[in-house]
Amino acid sequence: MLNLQVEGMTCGHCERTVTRAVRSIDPAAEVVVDRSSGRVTVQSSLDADAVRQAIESEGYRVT
Ligand SMILES: [Cu+2]
Repeated sequence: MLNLQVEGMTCGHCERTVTRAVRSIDPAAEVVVDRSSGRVTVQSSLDADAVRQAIESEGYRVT
C-alpha cells in the first residue's frame, strides 16, 4: 500500500485523471483519492517511483 501526497487536484476531473494514470500502468490497482487533503492511497504491486511518475506525467506534483 502506497500513501502519496499529491498537489494540484482541484476537482472531480483531477481525481479521475490521477486514478486513470495509475490504472494505465496497473489496471488492477485500487486507487483512493481524497482531494481535500491531497492524499492518494494506492494498492498495487507497483513501486512508489512508477506510481509517482505516472501521476506527475499528468501534471500533478507528488510530494
Ligand atoms: Cu480538476
